[in-house]
Amino acid sequence: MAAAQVSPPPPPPPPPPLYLGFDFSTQQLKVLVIDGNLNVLHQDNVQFDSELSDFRTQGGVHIHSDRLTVTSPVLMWVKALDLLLDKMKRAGFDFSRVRALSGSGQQHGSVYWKRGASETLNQLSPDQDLFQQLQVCVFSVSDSPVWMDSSSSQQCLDLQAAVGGALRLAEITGSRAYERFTGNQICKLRQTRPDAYQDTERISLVSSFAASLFLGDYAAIDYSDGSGMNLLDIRTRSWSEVCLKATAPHLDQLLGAPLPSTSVLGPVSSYFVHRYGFSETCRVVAFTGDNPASLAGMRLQQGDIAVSLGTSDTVFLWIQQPRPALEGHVFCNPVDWQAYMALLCFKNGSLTRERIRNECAGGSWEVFSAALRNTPLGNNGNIGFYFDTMEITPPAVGVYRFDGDDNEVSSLSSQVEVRALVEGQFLSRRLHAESLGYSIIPGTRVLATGGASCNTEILQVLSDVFNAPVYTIDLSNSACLGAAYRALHGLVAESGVSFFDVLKTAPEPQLVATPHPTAPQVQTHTHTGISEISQRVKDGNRERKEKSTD
Ligand code: XUL
Repeated sequence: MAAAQVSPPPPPPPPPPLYLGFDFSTQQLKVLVIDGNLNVLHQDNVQFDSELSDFRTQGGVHIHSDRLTVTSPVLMWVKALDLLLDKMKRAGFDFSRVRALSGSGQQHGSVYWKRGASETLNQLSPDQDLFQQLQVCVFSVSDSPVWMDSSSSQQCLDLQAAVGGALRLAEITGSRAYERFTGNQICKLRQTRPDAYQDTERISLVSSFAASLFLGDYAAIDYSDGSGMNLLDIRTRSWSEVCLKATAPHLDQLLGAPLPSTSVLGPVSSYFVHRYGFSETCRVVAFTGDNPASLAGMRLQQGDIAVSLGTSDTVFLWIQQPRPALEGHVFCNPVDWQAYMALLCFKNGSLTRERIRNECAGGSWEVFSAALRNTPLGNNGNIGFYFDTMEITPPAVGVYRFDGDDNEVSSLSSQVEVRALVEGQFLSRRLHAESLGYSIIPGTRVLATGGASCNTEILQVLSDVFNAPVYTIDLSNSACLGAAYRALHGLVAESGVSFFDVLKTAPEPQLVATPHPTAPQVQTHTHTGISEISQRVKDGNRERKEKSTD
């Protein structure tokens, strides 16, 4: 009897696809892997100072002898990518499962590709690592200026003068002129190193430079990171003629056209297919700045505000209608091209809270928290602004205390002073956010992160001041996570699927405080008062500055 024919078992289903997010930050290169269900499956990193010690960086940078110029070796970033991918390969990571990748980079830093570099980039051989192939004749400037650089003050003044003032520049580009912003760095390079500048065929941001490595071709600058250059018109999302003209002739040719942050730039280059086993269908989604990527990683939505309570306090905002100002930055939004985001940096954060804790609460967070519990919301009108070091937002220094009648006073009782500090800090965060166009809407959430976000009394004040619930969130990997989320979203963005539809199942932040019912009344009163007081603080500082320069 003939044996019954047994059909072979069906082939196993292909393993589920993966999405990679890279973060080229100041001190390290990180990678994070998610699957389609948003589970984080793998993370790894390369620390620049310790793992690439040949480059002799401290904190990932070189601080030059003028103390103002701060750069990072561009080849260190290249070598870090070799090392990171080799680590993943050794750990058995299956690159063929990666359907899309994206990334972020420290904002504002710039990379200068030498004439002819695009050919090298197009023809990388899988037999050698990137560092071996890019180390000669590929970069016209080996030391890339980074965000910590503050050596371009003159170029900032010139740019503002050329466009009609600081506020006009902010209205066009989202920020007044800042030394670290790329346009001013490019202008300085053109003036101080004309040969290197002449030899440049393309200028990338750190983010678009990293994307170019994966693409094997020059990657476009995305709208969101492009907003940190003092060159992009944030409303038309094209290079601003007047800013380009004031910075360098024909600069648009060196920058290439900017693209939406959700764009698919193309497939990963054949170098990665042959060297690491990436699939030819793996897509590279535009890379963006680390702050925009963090906004994506937090899944910040319209009305939300994220407050990072660290050494300095950083505030991220989702903004629908921007009103750029002299303080803070407005960037194009990385996940919704019709929206904006803003970034505010407050230098006097945790260190000031610690000083007041030491002086008014005997060095104990317990006693500090008890002071907040024992004093009423609104602090009977007592308020303080504590700028122990020169503040960024607003540019002011000194300590200013006001009593319930808005009179400046030299001291407050210990418990009152604790509340005066915390309410003063958060009211100032809110005030500056609102002056950039932020508005609290029904459903607004405050997402708190950083060291002080484990203190429930501080978070209660935050909730009362914003009259919104406060949630805590871990931000340590938010840029990388945001990059992986953006890789996933990039594949469907063009067909109109929103970022939030793709990320519905992502873990939710945890609710930790809800506003007290009387918060709105207290705030209306304090809010009006604080605007006036804060103006007085600014005026006082200006007068003092003028006197000292007389
Ligand atoms: C933002 C800024 C920094 C860098 C840090 O304007 O300069 O946050 O992006 O990586």
